[in-house]
Amino acid sequence: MADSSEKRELGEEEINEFFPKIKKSKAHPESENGKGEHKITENTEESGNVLSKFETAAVLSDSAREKTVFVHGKISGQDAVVILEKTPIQKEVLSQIFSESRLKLQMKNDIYSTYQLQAPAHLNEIKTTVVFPATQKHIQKYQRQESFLLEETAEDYFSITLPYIQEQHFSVQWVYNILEKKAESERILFEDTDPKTGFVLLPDFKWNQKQVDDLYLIAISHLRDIKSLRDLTSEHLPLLQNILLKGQDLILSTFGLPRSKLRVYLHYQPSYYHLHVHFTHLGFDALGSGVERAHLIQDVIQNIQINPRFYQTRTLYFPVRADDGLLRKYREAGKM
Ligand code: M7G
Repeated sequence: MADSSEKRELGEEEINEFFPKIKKSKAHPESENGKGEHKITENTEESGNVLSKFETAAVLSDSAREKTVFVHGKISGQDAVVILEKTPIQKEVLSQIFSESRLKLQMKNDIYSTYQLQAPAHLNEIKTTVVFPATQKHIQKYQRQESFLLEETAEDYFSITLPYIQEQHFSVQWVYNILEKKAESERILFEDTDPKTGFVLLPDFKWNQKQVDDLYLIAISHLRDIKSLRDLTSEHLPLLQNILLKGQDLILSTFGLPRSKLRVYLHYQPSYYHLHVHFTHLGFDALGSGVERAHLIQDVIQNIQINPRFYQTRTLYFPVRADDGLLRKYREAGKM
């Protein structure tokens, strides 16, 4: 069931050229707030500049508020998407910023003055995500678009949504690579290997792991046959409860965040149809944490406890973008 617009997989040599393996990960000094060891890891290895060959085609979207830009372009003739994001200022480096930067005065008026502060390069990083080779679906995913809320009855799911996602979805190869320790193995924070209730917990690639304020982890189940919320029944309660409890415990002991500070949820629709659970800091307005897409795992558990077939029978609502093929299918079926 590969994405129909999927490009060929990269060979090992190309992967090594563009994404040299990152081996080392280094723990930061323990935090001093006494709430637990804040294990924030950082890769120390330099990677070759995969982006030196990047030719910009178009800005897909940008946000001055989020300080992000999503760019479509080509690397060696193949489509790529690059996401650049200015990261939050870490409190730990404030004194370095003040003492080691150059200040250029912009204006001064009475007690007010503004400056351009040029921080040393290592304090001025831009978090960069590269999707290469990118499919047409990736380019669509990051393009700014109008959204519409779809209403999906149980019948619609089986007659419209399911056939669509079976033929049109993102590859979950990256998920299997994590489960099989072929990628990101050094980033795994916790694993329960039970084939039915087990999972792997690791940082979401949206999180730069420099500060817990925007903590973002994902738990990926070892079970491979659960596509989304729609497949969950009472049979999966032990799995969901296990992910919730062990995920909360790990985050408390590692990052000092109690469960009262966590938003733990599943997306419907997800982008990747393999069961995974998002753990984000409650104070962080993570993209996709709105009520139209995020389902709190605690609610999911209770709904299934009340009705084991809750997610096979309920109408569910979710947003789709204007160019989403699923929206077209709903329109063709006269549902929009
Ligand atoms: P989703 O609900 O399927 O889709 O969540 P979304 O991307 O529209 O939210 C998948 C989650 O996995 C997202 O939070 C992604 O940021 C994260 N993610 C995606 N990829 C391709 C990777 C990856 O390669 N590594 C890691 N660690 N996280 C990823």
